[in-house]
Amino acid sequence: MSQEAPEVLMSKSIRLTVGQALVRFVAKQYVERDGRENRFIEGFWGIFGHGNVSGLGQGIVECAQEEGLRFYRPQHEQGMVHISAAFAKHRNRLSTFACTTSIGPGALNMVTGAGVATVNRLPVLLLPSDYFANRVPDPVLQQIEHPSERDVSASDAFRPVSRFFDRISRPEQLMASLPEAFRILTDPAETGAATVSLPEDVQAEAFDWPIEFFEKRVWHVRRPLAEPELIKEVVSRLQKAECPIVITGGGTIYSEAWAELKAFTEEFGIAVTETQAGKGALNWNHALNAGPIGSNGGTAANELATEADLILALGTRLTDFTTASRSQFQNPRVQFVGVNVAPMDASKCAALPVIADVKRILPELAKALRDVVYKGTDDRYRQRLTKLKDQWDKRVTEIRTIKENESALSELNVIGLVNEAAGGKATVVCAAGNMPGELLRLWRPEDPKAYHLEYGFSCMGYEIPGGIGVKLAEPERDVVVMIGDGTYLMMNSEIVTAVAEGLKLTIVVVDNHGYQCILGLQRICGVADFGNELRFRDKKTGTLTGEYVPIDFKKHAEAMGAHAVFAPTAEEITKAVQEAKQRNGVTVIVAPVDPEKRMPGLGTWWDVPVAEVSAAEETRKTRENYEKIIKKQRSIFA
Ligand SMILES: Cc1ncc(C[n+]2csc(CCOP(=O)(O)OP(=O)(O)O)c2C)c(N)n1
Ligand SMILES: [Mg+2]
Repeated sequence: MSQEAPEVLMSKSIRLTVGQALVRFVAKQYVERDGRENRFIEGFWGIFGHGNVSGLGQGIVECAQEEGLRFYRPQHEQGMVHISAAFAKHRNRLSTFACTTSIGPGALNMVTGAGVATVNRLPVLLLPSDYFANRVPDPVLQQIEHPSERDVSASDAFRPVSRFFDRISRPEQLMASLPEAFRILTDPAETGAATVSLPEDVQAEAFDWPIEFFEKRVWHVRRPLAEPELIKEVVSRLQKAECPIVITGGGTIYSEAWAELKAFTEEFGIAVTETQAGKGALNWNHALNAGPIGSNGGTAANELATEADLILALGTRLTDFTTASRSQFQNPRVQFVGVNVAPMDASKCAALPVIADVKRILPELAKALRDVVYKGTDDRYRQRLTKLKDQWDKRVTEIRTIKENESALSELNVIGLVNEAAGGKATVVCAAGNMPGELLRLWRPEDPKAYHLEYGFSCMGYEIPGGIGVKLAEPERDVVVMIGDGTYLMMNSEIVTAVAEGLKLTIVVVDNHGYQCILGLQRICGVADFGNELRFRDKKTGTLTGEYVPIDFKKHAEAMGAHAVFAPTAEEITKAVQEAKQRNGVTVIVAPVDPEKRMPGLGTWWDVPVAEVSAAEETRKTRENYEKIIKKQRSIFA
């Protein structure tokens, strides 16, 4: 008998380094949803160092162009992860980028970006480098030498902020690891940052890879159907409900369910309330759009939510801002129905967890409701909604409008002016400061992809890279980044990247001399103004209470290659935004505003703990009030 293996079982192989194999594998991964197919990873972002220059870097030089994958060079590792996450968000999670860094500081600079991606459920493939797997040159430059755990490295910091983590200490591990990373990245319920840490020696090592590893693979992006028993239960709950509302979250947008949302709510006359990730799914002036809900919510949505007896939560994480730290829902009989692809989100607030895709469930649910001849909400409900919405829309217009005889602008005015000049189809991008709450209330998007807020991590610094990500995802779209002065000072350098890439981008810097939203919060918590404004150190007191530190943002932006405009008046802001629309390249518009012209109180609340003991009378009084308010919180729903 022959000892030779039968020929059919012998796979052909190709000898490549780990870096080269990784590029070739990534190029062959596709996604498909609703019969539409596209490549999942659009290209590589990277900053090189000794950790990746000759390993994955060499692989990118040799293979990426040939495979049709573009390479981009950012100015900061965190920036490139934000760009990738924003790109993925705008593309409804159907494509993203891979990001490569060196070891140590380069790798750690990506950790914050990983947190942003994971919290917001946005896919990014992160490829930090790691110290030598063979340990020979230890300690290599930038190696953290853990005194007792030899296998711990800086890359372990990715574990809590990633949905997938692996370290490749032998080449062939890639064949197990990469498919699993892509399964998670392309699963709407599990997605987030997938981190594959690559020791620098292993990246350059060769292996004989079976050619099947590089065959095209199409990942189906699932749209789960609801269980029929649960649909029945939702129908029965809706039939009993007198004041149902929908909360629409990011899931509605990612599943592209805007037509279904409109049809469903129109058929049954149910009010739609919006979260940061869900705003825009229904046009702002649609009769059923009651506006934003929760801590940053408006009067219409919040009044309905206070009394609601049934909450149909569609694709939302039900964060503290949405639930007003669990104080928003005061009807003792209130019940939640959680429609979500992710079981964790579907079950929040003791909801009936319906694991389903929003686009799929709404027509199904409508049919089941028709079968039982459910007519929807009554006339009283609808009249009330119309009245509340009308009041809220008027209030928004009033808040945005410049008061007569007032010379200094508020940032609320600036938002109104920019929105008017940019139009409702331009995508507005923001993440931190006062503006996310103000935009949620005041911005009027006229397209489901015209409102892009990163409010899962609310990460200062996401804004400019975020704008780049959106622009790369849809080059035809006008993109307007709204950014506070404090955030601009923290991360502005990706302007250079936008200039280098020849991207057309409008960036509005709202200058109110520092971290005014935190100063506002400080006051709400009964703490004296401290450490938030950008002021000189006072020579006499030794504290940061001197004059404002003047920053010439216009000059700063010009130095990076942007066209910059200082626009202190309404007319100048409008003109600058209109001109930016006509101009190619990056335009930075600097709008100085009066820091004390703040959003009027709308009776909303967000739980930020107040000191239980204090020498200050103001803090003690605030604590008393805080103890009253927290009684409204509901840690348990039945
Ligand atoms: C990376 C990061 N650090 C700290 C915070 C906490 N934080 C939220 S907003 C803010 C100040 C933002 O200042 P600016 O951009 O000027 O906006 P403004 O508050 O003035 O509206 C801070 C420190 C954060 N969200 N992200
Ligand atoms: Mg500021």
